[in-house]
Amino acid sequence: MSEWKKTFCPLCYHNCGLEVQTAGHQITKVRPDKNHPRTRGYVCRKGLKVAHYQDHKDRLTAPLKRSGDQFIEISWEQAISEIADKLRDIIDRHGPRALAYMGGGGQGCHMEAGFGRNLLTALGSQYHYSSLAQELSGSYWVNGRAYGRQSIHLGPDLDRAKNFLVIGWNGYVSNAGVNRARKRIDAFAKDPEKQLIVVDPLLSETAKRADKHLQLRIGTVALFLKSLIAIIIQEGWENRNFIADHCKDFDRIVPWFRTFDVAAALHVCALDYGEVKDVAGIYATQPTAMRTDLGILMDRQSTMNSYLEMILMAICGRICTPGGNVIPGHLMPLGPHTDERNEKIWRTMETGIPAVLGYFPPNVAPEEIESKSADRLRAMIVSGSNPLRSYADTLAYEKSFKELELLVTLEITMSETARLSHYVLPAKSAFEKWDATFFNITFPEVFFQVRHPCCKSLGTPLEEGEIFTRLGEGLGILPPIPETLSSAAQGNRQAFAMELLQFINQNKEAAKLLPFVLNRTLGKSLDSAHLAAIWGLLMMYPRHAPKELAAAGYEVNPLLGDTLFEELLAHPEGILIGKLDPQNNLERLRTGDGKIHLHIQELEGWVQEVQAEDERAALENSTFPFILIAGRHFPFTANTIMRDPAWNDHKQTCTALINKVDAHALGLDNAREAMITTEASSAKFSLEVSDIPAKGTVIIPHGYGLMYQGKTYGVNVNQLTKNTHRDRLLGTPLHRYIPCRVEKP
Ligand SMILES: Nc1nc2c(c(=O)[nH]1)N[C@H]1C(S)=C(S)[C@@H](COP(=O)(O)OP(=O)(O)OC[C@H]3O[C@@H](n4cnc5c(=O)[nH]c(N)nc54)[C@H](O)[C@@H]3O)O[C@H]1N2
Ligand SMILES: Nc1nc2c(c(=O)[nH]1)N[C@H]1C(S)=C(S)[C@@H](COP(=O)(O)OP(=O)(O)OC[C@H]3O[C@@H](n4cnc5c(=O)[nH]c(N)nc54)[C@H](O)[C@@H]3O)O[C@H]1N2
Ligand code: SF4
Ligand SMILES: [Mo]
Repeated sequence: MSEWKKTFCPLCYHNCGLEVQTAGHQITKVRPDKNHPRTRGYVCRKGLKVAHYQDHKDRLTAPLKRSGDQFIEISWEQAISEIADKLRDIIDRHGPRALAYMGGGGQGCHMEAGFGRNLLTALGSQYHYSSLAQELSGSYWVNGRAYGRQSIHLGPDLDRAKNFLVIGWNGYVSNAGVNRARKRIDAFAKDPEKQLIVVDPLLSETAKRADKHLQLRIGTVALFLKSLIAIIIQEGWENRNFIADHCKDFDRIVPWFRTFDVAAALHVCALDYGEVKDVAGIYATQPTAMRTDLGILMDRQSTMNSYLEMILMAICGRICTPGGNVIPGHLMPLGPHTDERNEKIWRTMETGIPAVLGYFPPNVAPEEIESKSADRLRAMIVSGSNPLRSYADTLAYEKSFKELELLVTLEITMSETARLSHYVLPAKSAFEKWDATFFNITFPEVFFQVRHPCCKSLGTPLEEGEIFTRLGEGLGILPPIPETLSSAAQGNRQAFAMELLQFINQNKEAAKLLPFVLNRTLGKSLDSAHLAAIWGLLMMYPRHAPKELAAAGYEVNPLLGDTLFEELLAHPEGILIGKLDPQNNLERLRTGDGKIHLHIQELEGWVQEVQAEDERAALENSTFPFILIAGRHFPFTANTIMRDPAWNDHKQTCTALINKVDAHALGLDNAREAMITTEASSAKFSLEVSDIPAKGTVIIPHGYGLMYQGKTYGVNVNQLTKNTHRDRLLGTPLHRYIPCRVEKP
């Protein structure tokens, strides 16, 4: 019998532990890993279907170069040298602002981004466009202002919470950001002592389980959050001790809420005053953990919603306190702190949007490419992402990508973006290479897992780290590696660590290219760029987290990183790498004064704009009377990662969902199809009557319109989304609120 190998799922950022059996390049059996230290046997249907990710007929096997409408196979040497020459030429002619890197690691393979980002910055550009900036920019930006670092992202402390308040999150299906989400939701729903409170305009799978479901009108989250805060302040329920000890500028924000007309606001939200007041009372007085997600991040007032969420938590003393929301630990943050008040931080040229956590929003990329500015975007390297299906307004993307002088895509399959590229470079899949992710969704424990290769590759794909290293060499930017360092890498790793330290201390430029140096030294003996970079990260970790390591039982010394590395090789299911002090979570705040900064100048005007009458008027739209929820996640969708329709047993799963009352009013009761029209375009969809959508809303899943073996399956929802329909401050798409029309075809 074939042996079970431990690994983890790359299909969403829950990254469940799996066990697989393999044969050659295929996965033949999958089961949840019951002994996985974090997920303990938790899995969803997608993970059990992961064999379809690993093996299908459109996997890439060799570097490809566009020739007219065709692709021809070329050697790695030719691909690297031609791409490097073209990149060099573009940068020489137009400067580094002409270059962008898009994507970066996706749901399951983050090592690629370390190398891709390093190549980008080494070439002098900061333009990293990422999927994180089409959901979380507003929230990360608020984190930066309120807590001192954009990477300080709070999570619900469910172990110690009495209640669970959910706003715009459907964890029962998405599993997003809460470890073992379904189990946690059920635990709150079933325990008579606890409450699950869900605020969602739709009857989501999570809302169906709630003790209380506040079914607000879609697009009114800001009014709702402002009402909650106003009730708490007007009733005097705020936590005065917490505010006095841990918050700054409470007095400056109070006037925004003191006289706010809550009754009028809740009328627009279509909510009952008494019910909302009950929820405000519960949140203010009982340890209640909160989880929000795309329902508020991609709603009409994205950044504003995140701001109000922070204020609500802070004034009730639910930040870094037991049973509230806490700051988890990590091996490394998901990105650097890029406060735009620092003049070294770039903005986009045409649209003027700053990097947040190092990331630029994909919504503005088409305008940046088509800009008339001399240093417009001209070259793009895409990896681990499929902009031509994933990002808003794929019609605008298609048009603008054709204007690029160079488009290179690193992929495992012939994606829609690969099809438009000048060069397509085959990467090893999640199961063929060493890799890891840096999502941190547990508290107080900090776990880390390295995915060991378990399948053979077909053809000549490489780890992305190796591809980026070769590009760096082709561009002539890698530092010369001294013979002493190369030979040290062949011997004892601890001695190599000393040698490396000496080398980078003497050579500051080389320090900036550390992943490449590691690959060309240790990477040779380990036979993996990614594994060498993981070793480098682990070696740095004890300096950042000595207390957490000690609390997890490790003896902290400068070479502890190497011991952790050995442990990770011996334990493919992952290990505990730290334990935070759950009683002193406030010490993780990073503002200069250690307080939570409540007043954010840039948002003052916007908060005051959120008033009942103006919002009611803004929700009216006679041209587009329906609201499209563009891209809700379903059990049968996995972003654009799963391509072969066999993974859903060839069932037709791409339908537009509408409720019974609307279907009847539109004369569509027995219709099989409907035409949906937005500001961007029109498309025909199979229609399905469902109890999930609210009256006046229609839901289309994300991740369809994918081509497999020359045939397109389902309809791409992003042809209906306009890239200019975005957050006014940071460019996040407003995919959960797209005015539309629903008609007979
Ligand atoms: N099955 C599956 N799971 C996934 C993914 C997948 O593709 N498939 N993708 C993963 C990824 S990348 C992400 S980012 C996460 C996202 O995870 P979620 O954010 O949980 O996913 P959504 O399906 O967008 O659910 C958001 C909820 O917000 C609600 N909502 C919509 N509009 C509003 C509004 O105006 N106000 C309020 N209060 N609520 C609103 C919706 O009804 C829905 O219940 O899911 C991850 N998990
Ligand atoms: N309208 C609408 N659009 C949305 C959303 C929505 O709610 N509505 N949700 C959005 C969200 S939350 C997200 S996170 C994004 C995700 O969008 P993307 O960033 O595009 O991510 P994925 O769809 O997960 O995967 C992209 C590609 O990575 C490739 N890939 C898989 N494994 C590897 C690998 O090991 N190496 C490399 N180099 N490539 C690999 C896959 O083949 C796939 O083509 O989409 C979003 N798009
Ligand atoms: S897709 Fe399912 S199995 Fe895979 S990580 Fe997410 S929740 Fe786990
Ligand atoms: Mo996402």
